[in-house]
Amino acid sequence: MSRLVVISNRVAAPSGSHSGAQGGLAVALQSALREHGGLWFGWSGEQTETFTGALHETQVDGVTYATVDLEEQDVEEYYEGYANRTLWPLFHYRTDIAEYERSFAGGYQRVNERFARTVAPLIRPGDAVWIQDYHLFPLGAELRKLGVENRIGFFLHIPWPPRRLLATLPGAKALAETMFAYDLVGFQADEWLQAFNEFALEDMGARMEGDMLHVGHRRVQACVFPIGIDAAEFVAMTQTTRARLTYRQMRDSAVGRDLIIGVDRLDYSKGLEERFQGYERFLEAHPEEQKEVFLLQIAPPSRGTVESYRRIRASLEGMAGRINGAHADYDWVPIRYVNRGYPRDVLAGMYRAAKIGLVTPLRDGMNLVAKEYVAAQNPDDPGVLILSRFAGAAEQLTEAVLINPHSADEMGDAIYTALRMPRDERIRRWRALMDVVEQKDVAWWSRAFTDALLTVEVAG
Ligand code: GDG
Repeated sequence: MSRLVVISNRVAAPSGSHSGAQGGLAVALQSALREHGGLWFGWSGEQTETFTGALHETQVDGVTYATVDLEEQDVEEYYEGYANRTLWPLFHYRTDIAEYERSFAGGYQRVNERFARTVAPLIRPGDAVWIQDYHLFPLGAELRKLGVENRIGFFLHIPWPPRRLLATLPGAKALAETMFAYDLVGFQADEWLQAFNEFALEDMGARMEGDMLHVGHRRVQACVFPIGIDAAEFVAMTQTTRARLTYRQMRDSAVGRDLIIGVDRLDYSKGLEERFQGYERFLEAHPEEQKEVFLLQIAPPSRGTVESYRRIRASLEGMAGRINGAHADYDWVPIRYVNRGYPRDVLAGMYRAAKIGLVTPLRDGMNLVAKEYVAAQNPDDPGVLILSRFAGAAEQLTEAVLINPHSADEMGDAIYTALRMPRDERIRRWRALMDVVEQKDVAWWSRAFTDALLTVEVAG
């Protein structure tokens, strides 16, 4: 059986067993690696003055974890620059804040070359290589230049933008061409796959034969593999002591009011400003509901060195303060806005205590919070998921209350409807959602991708 080589920007800490402290993605990739035996390679998170390429290696359960330090300039140009200030905003439709800096593009290319040169000697004949996400688009092409002929797959965790948006990126075609170094590319949702196909067909002169896209001598199979969560683990987590305690504390502190919950990395793609506006619209349209509900928004800060993230943070603090100032009373605050993270079992208890899960990204590759909220519900009295149509998850979670997050009216109405939804309808919708979350879990996702990679027809 082939070994698996996973390459991503960062590598999860090695863990011998299934650990609740880790995200589902890390757990899924580790279990795929344990199954196949293999290697996980990426950046250590450490910075040095000059790049040495020296490997830090550890072995746990037959899996090798190999990381490499990056130079300070690499981190600035590749990670904070091209990945997070150019590609992330552009791929989330924010051309207004995407920064097109030559030095960023240069640093991105340099780090991908450095990754390729460092990892290539570790790849053995017969290994299947699986590259993760937008930090590493050109890595496959760089590996091919070094003579790596193995099966190489790529999975994109974020959206692929519409072709006219992508066209605004200097070097867009060259970036898209690097996708043809892969044998298999995976997207979260059909919308992103279609956008990729359109760019390839319209802007790169690709042709489609069967389910393969051809450009020149290269061909690639592009498919949808919606990522999931470890649903069984999440359900079990709601029964832990800490989750139960959190659940009780939430209920007690709610004093009979209905809790609406939002949980997001503090990121402008998550639609937090629009969420606060929609919630305020609900309060204004239904004054009788004031004091009957409150919104708990958990938003741990991320990417704090990037200016646009500092801006969104300041803006949300201002909005929460203004809305609370306008509507609060001595015994009620409409928004509890919390800028810190919590352990996963605590989150599970909070989700379960919430009557509504409010997930309103303006664009999101998938969105795992929506799936976690569903998995955490009490089957006899589940809450209602309100979900943005612009999350990849909306293609699968069609029994959620789907909304346009740009419309405060629509969001306000959805909150009102959800609070009044009869129990039998809540159960019916939840059951349909839970079927998807359980069947298409993260183990299904990693198996579907690796199976496809091992069986895709390769050229030559
Ligand atoms: C990218 C794509 C895609 C959040 N707050 C806390 C916490 N979280 C956890 C959530 C969830 C994860 O972070 C966030 O995942 P999302 O999928 O919602 O969003 P991104 O971080 O943007 O992820 C996304 C994903 O990759 C996977 O492919 O779905 O579209 O953008 O698991 O629970 N976890 C803990 N404390 C917190 O306070 N422990």
